[in-house]
Amino acid sequence: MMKNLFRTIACIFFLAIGNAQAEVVISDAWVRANAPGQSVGAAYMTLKSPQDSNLFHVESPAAGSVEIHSMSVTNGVMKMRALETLPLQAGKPEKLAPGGFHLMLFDLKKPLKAGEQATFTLSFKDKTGKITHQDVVLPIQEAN
Ligand SMILES: [Cu+2]
Repeated sequence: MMKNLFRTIACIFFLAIGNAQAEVVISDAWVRANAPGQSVGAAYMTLKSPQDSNLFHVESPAAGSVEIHSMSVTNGVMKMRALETLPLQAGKPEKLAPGGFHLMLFDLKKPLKAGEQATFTLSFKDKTGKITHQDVVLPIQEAN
């Protein structure tokens, strides 16, 4: 009897943890290598969340601050804008890529060199307000 109860509790606990680990799938992630003299950087990736969510904060030990940016071209003028949050629809890949959404790195701690790596912590908030953090290690590479 007691044993069964423990099993049930263990199972519920396991499921609860399993649920919390319904992570955002991060693919095609990379950091653009700096050109000499560049003081800012950019990182790109595709985010696919299993549920509706928002990317609302990004940190990296490689940079003093990281902002979520959108990019658009209006009448031939390129404009970047900092976003409070990047909404993610359940199951729909959101692409951060050159010419569009990107992560902008300010106050770099050292130059972003091709062949090295940079770690990022992404913070997501779902509809219920629950916050999860995910660490990713991105390769630094030249734009191709
Ligand atoms: Cu930007």
